[in-house]
Amino acid sequence: MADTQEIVSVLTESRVFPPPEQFSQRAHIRGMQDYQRLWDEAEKDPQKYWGERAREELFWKEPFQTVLDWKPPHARWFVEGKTNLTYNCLDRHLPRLKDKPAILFEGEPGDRRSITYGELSQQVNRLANGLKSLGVKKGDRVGIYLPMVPEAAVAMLACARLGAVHSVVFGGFSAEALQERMKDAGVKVLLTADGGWRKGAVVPLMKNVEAALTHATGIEKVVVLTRTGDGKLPAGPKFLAWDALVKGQSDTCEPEWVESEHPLFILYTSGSTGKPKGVLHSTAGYAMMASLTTRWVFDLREDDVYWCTADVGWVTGHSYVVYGPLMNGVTTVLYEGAPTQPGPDRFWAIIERYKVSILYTAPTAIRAFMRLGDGPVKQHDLSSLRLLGSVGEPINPEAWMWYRDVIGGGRCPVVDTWWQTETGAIMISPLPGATPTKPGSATFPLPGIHAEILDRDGKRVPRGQGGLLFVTKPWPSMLRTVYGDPERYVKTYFSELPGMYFTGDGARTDADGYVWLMGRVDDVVNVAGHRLGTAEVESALVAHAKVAEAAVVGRPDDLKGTALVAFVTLKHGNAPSDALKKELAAHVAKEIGAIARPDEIRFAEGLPKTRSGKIMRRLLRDVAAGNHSTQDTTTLEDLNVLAALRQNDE
Ligand code: 6R9
Repeated sequence: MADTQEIVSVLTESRVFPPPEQFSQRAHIRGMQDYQRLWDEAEKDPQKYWGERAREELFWKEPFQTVLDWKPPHARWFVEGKTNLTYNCLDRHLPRLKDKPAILFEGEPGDRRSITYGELSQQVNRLANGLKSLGVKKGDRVGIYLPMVPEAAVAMLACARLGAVHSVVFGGFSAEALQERMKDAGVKVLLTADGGWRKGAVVPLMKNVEAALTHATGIEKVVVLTRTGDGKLPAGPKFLAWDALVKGQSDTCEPEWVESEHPLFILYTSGSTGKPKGVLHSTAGYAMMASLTTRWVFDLREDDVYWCTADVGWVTGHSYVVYGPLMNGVTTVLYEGAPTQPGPDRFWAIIERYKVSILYTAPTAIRAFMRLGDGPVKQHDLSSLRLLGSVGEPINPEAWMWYRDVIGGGRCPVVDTWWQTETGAIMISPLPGATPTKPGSATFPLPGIHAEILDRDGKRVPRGQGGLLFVTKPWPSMLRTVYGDPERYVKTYFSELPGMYFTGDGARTDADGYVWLMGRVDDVVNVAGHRLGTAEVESALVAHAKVAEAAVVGRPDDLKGTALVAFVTLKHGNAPSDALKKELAAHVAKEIGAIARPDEIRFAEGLPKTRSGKIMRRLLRDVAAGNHSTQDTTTLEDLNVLAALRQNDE
């Protein structure tokens, strides 16, 4: 949720930055007339438009005949076609790009590797053959729990080569979170590492895996990469060294030609209930849009050195660290560690060292750098940059301006890209050679994307007013289902207005039709660009022996965008204390991961509830933010509870 001040500043934002003339002249999409032409084409004949894009973007082993089969809310795209995503990322660029760096890697301790397209292809094929030797076949699920090292990309590509479905779990997630996801996905083989480097310390991935394996997961084999330790494996027949698995494997492996709709990956994301959803994406539609949007939105050219700072554990890492850039044959930078390790200038040193031309990062990082001042930036030559991107949460105009002026030297267009795990690819964004930008606005939907702001009855809200963001027509990279729970797919995404995809975000347009995202309208919060369900944190808290009830809400935070505030009532016989606050915070970190640790815990005698017993989170949001509630309290069961919560505030 944006705070009031921010909304005011966004509403009065009037600065407009047209694309720099020189940038436009060379861009893939030049000027708003180009954008409008594509938009009109897509509008006139969507099937023709998307069909052409799919033929241009991908190599097809067998062509498709049907562009779209839409039985709301289920879509099948490019139906009869067959392709392979790894072939599209690697083989089709060989031999031309054989010696070109595909990945430039830098580990947190400073180790570096440059991996060419030729080498990457060999590594992928060897691992694919290794996985085959473990019995992995088309359709099997493979878990990936790795640090941001090149092997994470190799693992994803090896799965896609075999038609195996990968499910990456962010390395910052706990043993419990890992176990839950692996079990839900029915993972057969898990690819992991002994550890990874973060803030000068080791993230104990292997320890977490071992803890996860003490519960039922169904995992048959665990393949362990040596990254931080001495290569010693845990005892038992389940564990296998990565090196041993790939050693002696052939570096050719025939790609499995899969149907367009063959599942590509499952990625867990937070929703408004306690259980994370396994968002399932299929192959061709996803691949086509990842490829197309990377080229259009970042205006890619082959000599670009492109750096998206996301972790592969998030969807941004899937679409814009691995698949999008590799399909386009550019060089993608991978950095393992924390942005300020060992010093506040690490990002800028990386940009200077590799002559990064495109940087794609998150507002929370930009705000953190802003706090550190311009000094660390000025120590480095950032003149290689030509384009800047932002993703993950609304970017406040102040951070946008700092990004543009200080990082981009005032010459680089800024693209604020709105999308979600579920959308697979960027949906609303400027096209840098075409769209005049406004600080804080994601501007317009891409051609063919029907992102619309509606009220609860499905009526379009007038310009200047807020409403709910829907996507009213299917698009190729839309999620296909919630893995193992098809009803939840319909209920979560297509029930607000039948047949139309509900994003969970609020938005408005301004007088010029620009889209401004206003944050989540459900019980999902965005903490430092990480998406969390408040219900997940609540269920972690109530799992603690001393907790009776918990309600978790977001509070606006200058740095993280949103901070987590937990209201907790204790079971009889337990007294509130600072030590208990610490214990509860640590408990949440253990259950979910450090990203879910509440920023503030408040003990309460009771929580405000409706007569039907629902916790009134919107009231708690006001209390957490220190606002005097103007909200309707007529259904509040016990007004004294609210008064007591407020008192605790003082
Ligand atoms: C790609 C990604 C999705 C949620 C989304 C929205 C927020 C993402 C944004 C943005 C405003 C942007 N979000 N990009 N809000 N402006 N440019 O982040 O996916 O982790 O699934 O999060 O993030 O609230 O609904 P995911």
